[in-house]
Amino acid sequence: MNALISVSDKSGIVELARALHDAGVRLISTGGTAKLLAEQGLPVTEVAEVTGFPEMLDGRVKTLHPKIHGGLLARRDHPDHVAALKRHMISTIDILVVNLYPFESTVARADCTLEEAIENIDIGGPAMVRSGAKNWKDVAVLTDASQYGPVVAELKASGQVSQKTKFALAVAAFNRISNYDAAISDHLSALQEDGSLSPFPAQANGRFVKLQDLRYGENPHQQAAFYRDLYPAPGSLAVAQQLQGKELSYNNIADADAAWECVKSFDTPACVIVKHANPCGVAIGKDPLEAYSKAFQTDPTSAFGGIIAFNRPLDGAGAQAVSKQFVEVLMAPDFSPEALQVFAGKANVRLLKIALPPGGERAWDKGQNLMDVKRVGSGLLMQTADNRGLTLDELKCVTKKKPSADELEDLLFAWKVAKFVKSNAIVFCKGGMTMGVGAGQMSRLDSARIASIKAQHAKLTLQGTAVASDAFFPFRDGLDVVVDAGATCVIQPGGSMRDQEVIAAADERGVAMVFTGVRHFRH
Ligand code: 93A
Repeated sequence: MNALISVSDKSGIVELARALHDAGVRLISTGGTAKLLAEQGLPVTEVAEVTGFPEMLDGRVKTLHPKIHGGLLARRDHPDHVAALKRHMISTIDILVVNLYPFESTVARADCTLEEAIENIDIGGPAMVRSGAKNWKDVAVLTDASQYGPVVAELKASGQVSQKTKFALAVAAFNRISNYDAAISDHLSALQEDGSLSPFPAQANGRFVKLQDLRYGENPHQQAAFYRDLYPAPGSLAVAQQLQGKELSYNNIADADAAWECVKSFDTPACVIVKHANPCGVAIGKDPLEAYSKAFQTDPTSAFGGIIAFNRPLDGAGAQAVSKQFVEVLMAPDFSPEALQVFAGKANVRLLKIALPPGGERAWDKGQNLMDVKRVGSGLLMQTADNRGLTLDELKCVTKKKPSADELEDLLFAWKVAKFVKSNAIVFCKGGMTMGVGAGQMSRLDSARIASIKAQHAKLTLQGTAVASDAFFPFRDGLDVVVDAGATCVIQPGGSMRDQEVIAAADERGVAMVFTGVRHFRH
């Protein structure tokens, strides 16, 4: 019997080789392995001697030779195969012991270069493992040190390795090769040719890690789990710490993400209340209490059972105010001991603590955000997150009337909120709070009508409000609805074929209008 031993990880290999030798097996090895065995006083034939070729190209070609693969692949029960071996003077290889170049541990090192990764892709090893495992009836293929002991024991007891064992070894061998190839594919898929990370990996598998199984999905008959990115962005929902409360549900997580992303976008103390993925109240204030009180006023009916997020640590006074309403999830960068005390008696309320991203509240603006992923059919749509901010000097006033300083502030506030409202989005604001939010309608006109109906329900007046539209008004009718409702200034991207018609309407109605040149669809 012949055994070919070729291993990178040499632990346990001398003991195995000695046991094989003692059982009368002839040893064949590649350079490094042969050297070690010879040093230990074991008789070993080098692969180069078997092939008649030296190992070459820095070891890239060692065992890739018919004398090796013929010996592994020939069927011993097949007369033509046996004759071919004889004709070409090829000896059978009956036991193959291989472990591969350490690709996985090499690329796990933070400083691993693309060149190092490439050099650690084993070609000859997997080729031999596949050859031997394909011919499993005649070849015992050992790919893991844990297999050495049992195989040696079997060999000693019966003078051979059973079919059952050889099949199990072959399956393990193919599993190993499959995992090895997956590691190579995952690593390289995430890179570009200069070794830098690719923003859109060629493959998206292996990039998500399961955080928790969820009780159910969007509906009780759906199963669900929550995964996070392999490398989660600081300040994102995936790194939140749940301080108390019931287990988060699928819808809680989706809504909490919407609330957190929105509240994070404000520099001053802010509060966002989300229901069904849309903000139903957003406000800024001198402290969490004031921001919450204003946000709640926008739509007290919808705020019931909402998800509430703050971008400042929640203090006792803010917590007291929030505790008067039914709240599903409460999020903040921190909670004061008094705030924790307020909710200690409300065991069901889920408290999530998330640090704001380092580099200030606006770090999200600088591209730290995660990739957006949406499932479509059996595909994925991926895009960079919509983290486009807006500066004052990007605004273009297109009407005769210019917005006042206060109006400008309200316009920018409304614009920020509109970005987080499902399209079509119409958002009325005044004094740093939302006064009416129209979300997710198939027509912009209906979003505008709904926003003003909501304001009526909340007994708020839209007189003198600023209004934002996430995309342009295609006709003047939308503008007329918001002005009829009481808006005195408008912010919108512009860029419609009928911009002139809409600008003329704004002038006719005596309102100020600014264009952003940026659109914020959110579907
Ligand atoms: O560079 S390779 O892909 N080319 C080969 O022909 C080859 N044959 C075996 N790598 C090859 N090997 C690998 O060498 C084995 O899989 C094993 O990991 C390693 C053992 O080399 P040495 O015995 O010289 O330490």
